[in-house]
Order: sequence, then C-alpha cells, then structure tokens
Amino acid sequence: MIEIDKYIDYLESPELRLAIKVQTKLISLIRQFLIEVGFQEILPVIISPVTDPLTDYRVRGEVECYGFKYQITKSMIFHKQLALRTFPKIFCFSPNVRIETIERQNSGKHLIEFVQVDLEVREATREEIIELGEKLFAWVIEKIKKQALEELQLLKRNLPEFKPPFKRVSYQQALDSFGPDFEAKLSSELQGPAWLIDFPIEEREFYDRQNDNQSGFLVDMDLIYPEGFGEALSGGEREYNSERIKERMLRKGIDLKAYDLYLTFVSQGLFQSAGFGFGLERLTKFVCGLNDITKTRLFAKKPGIYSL
Ligand code: ASN
Repeated sequence: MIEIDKYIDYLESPELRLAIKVQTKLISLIRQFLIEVGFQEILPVIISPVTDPLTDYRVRGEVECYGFKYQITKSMIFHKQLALRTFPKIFCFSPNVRIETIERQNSGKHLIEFVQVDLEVREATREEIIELGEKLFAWVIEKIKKQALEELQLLKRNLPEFKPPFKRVSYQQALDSFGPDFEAKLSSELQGPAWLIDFPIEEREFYDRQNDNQSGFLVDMDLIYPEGFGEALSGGEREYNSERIKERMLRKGIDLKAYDLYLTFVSQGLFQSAGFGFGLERLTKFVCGLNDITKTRLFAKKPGIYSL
C-alpha cells in the first residue's frame, strides 16, 4: 500500500526538488542541441498495436479500447524507423513502460515507467551516431555545469570531464576483463564515459544490424557513465532487410504472427538508419550524483512496488 506520510515527505524532499530543477534544464539543453543540428521533435506514442519486444515480447503492458488491444510502448524503435519517411532526423521524449523483473527492484537504476530521449537518423552509420552522441553529451554536460551551478553545489556534485572522443571497449574485451557482470565493474573503473561496442547477436534485439565483416556481432553500442553510474544509452545501426529481420526474429524465438503489422510495413521498405535512446532519469541521476533513481522524478515506480 502507499504510505501517505512517506509519500508526502518524498514529494517535498529538497534533494528531489534540486534534481528536478536540474532535469528541467537538461530537457531544455537536449532539445536545443538536437533542434540546432537539424532534428525534428515528434510527439510520443504511448499505445500502439506493436512495440519493441525487448527481453520477452510477451511481457508488456496492454490496454483495450473500442475492442482493440493496444500495447504500451516499451520503446519507440519501430515508430522511429517509420517516422524517417516523414523526416530524415527525428527525436522524441518518449515515455516507456517496461515490466522489469522483481530482482531489479533495488538496482537503484530501474523504474517501470521512465522517459527515454530516443532519436534516429536516416542513412546514418554507427560512427556518425557515436560522433553525434559525443557532441550531445559533451555539450550538455559542459552547459549544465554552468547553468545548474547552484543546484550542483548544493548536491555536492563535481561532474567529471566529457571530452570527445570517448574511450571505446568491445563487449568481448569487457567480458574478458571483468566477467559476466561487467557493466557495473567497468563503469566503476571509468573516469570518463566509454562506448561499449560490438555486442554478440544473441545479446540484443533483432533490429540491431549484424556486422557484414564480423559475423555474429552487431554494429551497435551502449554508452557507459563513469563512477559506477552504469548504462547511459543504447543504440546502433538497424536491420532493414525484410528476410534478415524475419531470420533474426525466429532466432530470438519470436512468433512472426505477433509482428505481422510491423513486417507488413517492413515489406514496403525501411530506410537504412541508426540511432539511440538514453534515459532521462538516469542522466539526471548521473548529473546530480544521486544514489537512487527514485530521486530523479515525481511519481517514480520501482519494479513490484505499488506507487502513485
Ligand atoms: N531506444 C533504443 C534504441 O534506439 C532501443 C531501446 O530502448 N530498447 O536502440
């Protein structure tokens, strides 16, 4: 049950207030940067007949209206691909709902409802998207240090440098150096951000494109925050070939019927593209140096905890 007194304390907590003040500035900076480099902002899709499968395509929120079943957006990946028919560079502040496993309740970084800044670029390569990500993060971090000077001082946060080009580590190198739980360990060792690249095909969704020169590996990436803050961003080049998409879905154990509508659109042709998405709450957590993601937004919902 929701404990009203505790909840009111949470809504009035000074740390939460500071984090949201910083977040307001972050939102404005991200928007400013992306619009200046030619992106169009599209409005979020909250319900749709189809959404990102992620780890299990059957686990998702659903709503029924007018007798139609809609899925609640886990990510706007498919809508981003289709939106490239309208504009070559698009972004969205996209609310996502993911029914995370209960083990993630106290990870300090998982919420079942969060906002992802999701972008996609027609005909782009991973290299171009990495460069865009470096410019965006470097600029936003530099600006926020000045624009939120007072809030960051009160939070006692001293942000590290974000100077491009960021370090790069392959999935294999990370695995060899730190073992299976490498994300947290790699992140704790980093002094600055790093790209984690070249995930094996079975580690990601079907829509990240396989490397033509390195079979079994993807042309994709995550960005890892330093100081133990973990994953910032995830993205890559996209698969656009209809037959290869179906093969990849089958390999993931996905029933093609569940993606009928998406596959019909795919058969009409998809643009080659690349893009990424990063969680706004995680960025806020990192920028403010907070230990828990619930301090980065009002009405935060941890996996398995009933909340407003
Ligand atoms: N937004 C991510 C991407 O663009 C996908 C995701 O959130 N699962 O690759």
